[in-house]
Order: sequence, then C-alpha cells, then structure tokens
Amino acid sequence: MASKTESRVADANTAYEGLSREQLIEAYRIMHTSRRVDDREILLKRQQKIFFQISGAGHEAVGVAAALVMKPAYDWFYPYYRDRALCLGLGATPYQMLLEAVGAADDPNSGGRQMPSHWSFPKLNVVTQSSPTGSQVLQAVGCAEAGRYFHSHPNAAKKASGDYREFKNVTFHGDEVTYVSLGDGTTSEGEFWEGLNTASNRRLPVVFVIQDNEYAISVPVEVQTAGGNISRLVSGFPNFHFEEIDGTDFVATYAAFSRAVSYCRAGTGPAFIHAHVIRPYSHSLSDDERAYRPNAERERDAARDPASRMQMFLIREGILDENGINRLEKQVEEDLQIAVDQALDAAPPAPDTVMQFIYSPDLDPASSAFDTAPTVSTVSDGKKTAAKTMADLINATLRDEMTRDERIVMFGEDVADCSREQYLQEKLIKGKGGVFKLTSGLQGEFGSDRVFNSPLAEANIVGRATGMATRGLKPVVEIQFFDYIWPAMMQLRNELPLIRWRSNNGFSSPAVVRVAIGGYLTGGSIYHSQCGESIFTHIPGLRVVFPSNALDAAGLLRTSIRCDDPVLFLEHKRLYRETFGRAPYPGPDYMVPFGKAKIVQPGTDLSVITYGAVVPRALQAAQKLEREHGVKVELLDLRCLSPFDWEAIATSVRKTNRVLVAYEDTLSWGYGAEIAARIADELFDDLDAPVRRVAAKDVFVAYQPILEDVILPQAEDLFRAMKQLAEY
Ligand SMILES: Cc1ncc(C[n+]2csc(CCOP(=O)(O)OP(=O)(O)O)c2C)c(N)n1
Ligand SMILES: [Mg+2]
Repeated sequence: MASKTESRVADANTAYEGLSREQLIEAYRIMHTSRRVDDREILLKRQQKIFFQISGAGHEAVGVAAALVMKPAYDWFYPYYRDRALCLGLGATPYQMLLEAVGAADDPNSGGRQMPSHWSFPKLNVVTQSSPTGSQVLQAVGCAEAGRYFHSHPNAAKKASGDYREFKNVTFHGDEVTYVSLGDGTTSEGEFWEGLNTASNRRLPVVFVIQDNEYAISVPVEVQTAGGNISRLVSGFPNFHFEEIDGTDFVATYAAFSRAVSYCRAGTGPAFIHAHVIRPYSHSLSDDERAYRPNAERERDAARDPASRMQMFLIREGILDENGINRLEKQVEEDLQIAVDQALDAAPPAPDTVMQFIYSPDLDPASSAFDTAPTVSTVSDGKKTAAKTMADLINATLRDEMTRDERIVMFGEDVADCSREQYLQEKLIKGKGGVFKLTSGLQGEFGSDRVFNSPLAEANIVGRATGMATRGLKPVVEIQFFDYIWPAMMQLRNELPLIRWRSNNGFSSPAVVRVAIGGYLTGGSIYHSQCGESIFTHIPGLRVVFPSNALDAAGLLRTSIRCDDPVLFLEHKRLYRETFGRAPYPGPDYMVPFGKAKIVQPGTDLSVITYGAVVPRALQAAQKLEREHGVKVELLDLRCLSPFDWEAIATSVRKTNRVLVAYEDTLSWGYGAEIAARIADELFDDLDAPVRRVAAKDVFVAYQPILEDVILPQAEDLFRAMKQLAEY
C-alpha cells in the first residue's frame, strides 16, 4: 500500500506540473480566501461599513499561479485591482486588505487614502497602484530597467549621505522579474503599447499579464480590440515569450507562468500571458451587469468559475475529500471573521494627517542645507572665469551631478549624442546631445546606459522615469518642448507626484523632468512657444522650478537632483543662450534652495513679481521708469513656483504698497492669478492701488513675429502698467 501511495505522489508531481498536493491545497485555500474576502466586503458595503468594493472574483487562479512562481520581496509587482489573490499569495493578509476597505490609519496600502483593492505592500515589493487603467505599465518597465541598471552598476545602489540617497533604500537581484497586469479593456490604452515596445526593444524581464474577462465595465472585448483577441495583435513584437491560456484552469495557468517567468529570469526578454478568465460579479458594486449581460451568458461564465473548478479538481484527484474541503473552508471563515471584526474596530486616520507625505518628510529642499555659495572660479592669470550661458551651466551641472551620483540616468528624445555608438567611437560625428544641446557630451562621458534616447513618446519618458525613481534611481529626463508634454500628463498628474502620498510614504519617486518651455522665439508659433506652468503648480506633490538666469539654473537644478521630491524643471528656451544672466561656473556644489525669491533690483515705489523670461523684460522697463520718471521699482524673481516665496512677496508689498504681477503665460487663470488673489486677500490693508497683472493675451502664440510681439507681454507693456500703477 505504501508503495502505491508513493507512486501516486510521484505521478502527481509530474501530472500537476511539479506542484505538490500541499501546494495544490494551499492554492485552493488562497483562491477561496480571496473570494470570501470579496464576498465579505460586498456585505460590508451593503451595510455601509465600507465605501467601495471591486472584486477579484473569477481572476483568482491567475493571481495564485503568479504568486507561486514569483518571489515576494525579490521580484517586483505592478498589479491591478483584480489581483487580490496575487497579493494574498505573496503574503498580504485579509486583515491588511480590509484595513484599506474601512480606510484605517493602519492600512498598509495607503493609510486610508485609496479605495480598496489599490494594492501597495512595500515589504513584498508590491508597488502602489492607482485607479487610472494602464498607467502602471510604463512604470513596471522602468522598474525592470532599474533592476538591470543596479545589477551592472552595483555601486550605485550604495547609500550616500547629504542627498536623497540617504533616505532611498535600494535592493535588487540580477535575475529579478517584474510583474504587471491589466484587463482586456485596458489594452486599448496607448501606454500599454508603449510599454510593450520598450520592453521588447530592451529585452526587459517584464511579465505582462492580461486578465481577459471579455468586459471593460459594459464594453465587450470585440469593441476594444481589433479582431477580439489581443494575443493576435501583439504577436509581432520581437523577443517576447507568448502564452495564451485558460486562466480558470489553475494548473495550466501555473505551467504558463513557470515557462514565462523562467524565460524572463534567464534575461532572454519579456513575456506576455493572455489569460482568459471570467467576471462572475458585476464590474464593481457601482455597476449592475444585468443591464448589459443576459442570464445565459452569465451562466456560461459561472460554469468556468476557477474556484469551483479547483475545488472539483482536488476532489476528483483525491487530494482532498469533501470533509477536507469543508474543514479548510471553515478555517478560512473563522480567520476571516476575526479579520473583519478587527478591521471594523481599527482607528481611522487623524484628520490632521492629510497633508503628511505630500513631500519627503526627510529632506526639505527649502532648507538652508540647500543654500550654498558659489565658489568663485578663476583662471591662471587670476581673472574670474568667463561668464557662461544658462545652457552651459545646465550642461555643467548635469555633468557634475552625474560624476557625483551614479544613480543618475538621462533619457528623452534626442538627448543622446548618438544612438549608433560606433559612429561616436570611430569619431565620425560630433554628436547631437539634445535639440538644444543641453545634454551634449554626456553620453560620451558616462556611457550609453546612463544617457540614451527614448522613443518619441512622452508618457514613455515620464512613466519609465517614475518606475526607475521608485526603485531608487535618479532619472533626470527631458521633455523636448513643453508644448508636447501632454501625452505625459496622466503620469505627471496622477502618478509621479502621488506615489508617496497615496502609499502613505510606503514608496517615493523623486525623478526630475526637465522641460524646454516658453516663447519670444520669433517664429516659434503655436507649438514651440507655450507656457502653462500653472497647470503643474496646481498638482500637490510636484515641485516646479523656473529659473531666469544661468546661476539660478545651476543652483536650482542641483537642488532638484539632490532633493527627495519629484521636480518639474522648466528651462526657458529664449534664455538658454541669452546675454542676460550669464555667470561664471559656480562650482560642483552650488545650490539654491526652493521657494526663495531673488530681489533682482531693490526699490521703494512699486513691487513687480515675476519669473522666467519676463525678468529681463521687467528689468528693462523698471530701469527706463526710473530713468524717465524717477520711480524705484522693486523687482522680485520668484525662481521657484512651487513652493513659492510668499514671505518675500509680502515683505516687498508691505514696503511699496503697489504691486504688479507679470508672467508670460496667457493672462486668465495663469500662475499670477493665484499670487494676485493671495495679495488681495492677505495684504489688502497694505495696498494703495489695485493688484495689476501683465501677461500674454488669451490666445496661442502666432508665427508671424508682428503677431507674436502683440500676443506676448513686452517690455513696453510692462513699462506702461508700472507707470500707471505708480501714478495711481
Ligand atoms: C484611464 C481610465 N479610464 C477609465 C477608467 C474607469 N474604469 C475603471 S475600470 C474600467 C474598465 C476596465 O476594464 P478591463 O481593463 O477589461 O479590466 P476589468 O475591470 O474588466 O478587469 C474603466 C473604464 C479608469 N479607471 N481609468
Ligand atoms: Mg475586462
């Protein structure tokens, strides 16, 4: 008898793709637990004890299979909301999940900030997930790139004091794999395709998991996907391992994951698993699928329920009998009841914590630690070194920081000197280094794995940077023109600046996004002249910097790189090579703290608050006003727009009692509107005249220079407004 049992076990090991009976029972236990947590949450929602519910029902076999094949706290996970079973399989508990459902202070996912099923388990390498469908894909790609980078630059992973590295732990493994999942409907998002493209091209160890339940809320798959099958569409991507499977069959799904993950682990390339699953419940508790799915179709689905299939499988194979199933399910129920009771008792977050973790609690870029003097550089004959342009000093700062910090990588459109490296090596060409040459020479100096071209896709740039920075790299990426930043808007508004807050400080993503911005180009026209900084200063969690001169650009860029928050660094194209504001090289440690305005010129009669390319124009107007009318203007350059220097504004306005706010962007709802409103609100008693604004006309910039001149604010416009205000 004994030998018969042994041979049965041996058969099972081959029959069940190497899974032991214990593993199969455990797989069922997790699948069943996952379903029961959903059911309990549904009940709690109906009792109004939680506020939202979305289930992982029908998707459990996929999650458990992935969790069995992959390794928590070793591999990396970018799941989506149906991945409850995955997270349970990786080690998360029902209690931790229910804490998010009730919105508890101790919720490890988000501290009560996110809806349930928005997973974030830092200890397991489950990276904070958001609600926008598909925005996780490019971040997963960046995460995989970071793992590869650290593997080839192990020194970069070391901690260093004095900057963000002190607070950013790095772990990595040479054969780690990144999991990213999404639904069938979400494959319609452009970022999905951008992710496939880069993973394919760079042979990245990413497992893309499409959980195809044939619906995106009420929209069926044949409407989303040309021909109705995503596998057919993606089959042309090179370097991929493809699997299309019945994701309700646990053993088959496990086998597919085993093949796919070992392909990725070996470093061969990415894998694509297309799992056909079911959605036995409505999309969420806010949806009633009976409105768009007839009973017959729903019954057809129910017959393929992965949890029931697994239960029948265990019985059929003699792995568990009905008593065994009952015992297991009873235990799950008892444990769940304890978890529910505890979660319902859990304390909610204190209301005064809402502003915590918008920015790094560890490093304040407005502090004096970021206030350093330039080292006056001299040449051999004792003279000061020549004045450099803003472009020169940005390039020099990037070079210095790359030397100092091996975690820095740079990419964007055309930022490399030459992607076809052999041309550089053979010295056949000089190299490009950015359309404005700001990154010139950096690829040659630091190597093609630190400075490289991205595809022409802005979401790709910011999404990958977000994933990389989450892992501890310091991407300093470039958006070629502000006018083309919009494909990255999902990442810039809903992802990059929110990683820290929505995970309750579980993760952070302090990337730097450099952007060429602004007009006054003579012929720049509609699509090479835009401003629009207020759209970004409106985003909590994002620092926004806008220097007007070479020295500030160097100091603020260094602060941007060394700080622990995501930064949008706006570089005015017209100022790149302007004579105004040139400065000698200030040395490799020169920093300007955030949120500190500069008094460009002190005065007593009128304050002008501005920044960027309006600074030299306002200065010209102010000098003329003093020359011709003896009016002394105090000119303030904000330099940093978020945070901004309210103290400096208030001090100046209290002194002069008159204020003009000037900016290059269109007048209405522009950045200066907020400044003007706050002055009117808090400094009303100090004003002897209304708060005035000068800005662009409410129209896009036109090509013909005569039109451009009349649209953008000019020195004469500023002069006129200053004079009127002084005379008021
Ligand atoms: C960018 C974005 N658009 C719309 C929504 C609203 N929404 C949430 S889930 C969903 C359907 C997703 O369907 P699918 O990708 O098939 O995943 P499933 O829910 O079926 O698992 C939609 C439209 C969203 N969250 N994000
Ligand atoms: Mg779907």
